[in-house]
Amino acid sequence: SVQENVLSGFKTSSVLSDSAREKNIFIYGKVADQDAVVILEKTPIREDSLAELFSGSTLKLEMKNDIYSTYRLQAPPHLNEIKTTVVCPATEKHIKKYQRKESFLVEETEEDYKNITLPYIQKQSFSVQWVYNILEKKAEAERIVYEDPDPDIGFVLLPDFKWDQKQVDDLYLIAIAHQRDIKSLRDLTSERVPLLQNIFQKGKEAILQRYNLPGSKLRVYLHYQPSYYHLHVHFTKLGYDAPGCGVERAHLIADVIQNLQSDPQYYKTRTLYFPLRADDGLLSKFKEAGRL
Ligand code: M7G
Repeated sequence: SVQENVLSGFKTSSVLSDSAREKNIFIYGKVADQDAVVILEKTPIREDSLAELFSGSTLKLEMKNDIYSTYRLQAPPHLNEIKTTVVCPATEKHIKKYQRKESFLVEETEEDYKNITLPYIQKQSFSVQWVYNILEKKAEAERIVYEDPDPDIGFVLLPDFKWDQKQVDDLYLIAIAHQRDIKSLRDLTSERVPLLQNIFQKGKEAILQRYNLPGSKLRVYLHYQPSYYHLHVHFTKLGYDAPGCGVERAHLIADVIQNLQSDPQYYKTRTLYFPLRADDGLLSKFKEAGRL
């Protein structure tokens, strides 16, 4: 649906990061008097739009030399859209999240989690209101791909907001557990194996049904540290390097299940490794504690 243009009053303060290769730009600025982050991203060219692109566009010649020529193609507006994400009002933490910064690998023991990480995330983490809105059908209800309503092992599967659903090449869905008391990997014990198996199994089935993509084409994983401390599982297409998905943060759900099966306390007791950005408050806490 067409919305009033919230961006017409947007005033750019700074560019947080941009990439010519990824064709995106992350901007910090103000809408009215509120801090906002705006993400602009050119969308992939779809094979099924080629016929229309070739017949319905105008071509402007830039140069011609022997067998070589380059053009600027002016596509019809609906084939030339920019995916736009707005976070408003944005917190300090959102602004940092999208800023390009150096990162450092942290080694978090069981004690570090209790003494450093847990107290920090209890005070400083992003609100999970958007997650509750999804679980309570107050937002994105029409986008739900699959739901298992069981309070213990149930979940909601829906497109991640990074995915515009126009092509399966960059498929990205998230499964959000109905259980509200699991913050992250660290809270998982063997008791949660049925929940994880259910998400893994039924999530794959739903994606096969809806997008005709089999489990052998999926990367299914959890992040540690996550940005949002409510248990959720990422489903992306194998071979698509989703932005923000470094190897250090990703834990394949199949491995997580096996690790819990062989040791019920695996994720409570293990030392876990993850990268933190130079300006992350949690990194300062690790430094203060002499753990870095
Ligand atoms: P994460 O591992 O906690 O953090 O994943 P990350 O963003 O650092 O990877 C949370 C996932 O939820 C990310 O893939 C986000 O793109 C996605 N996400 C975040 N928000 C605020 C929303 C939202 O409002 N709707 C949907 N559908 N997805 C979101």
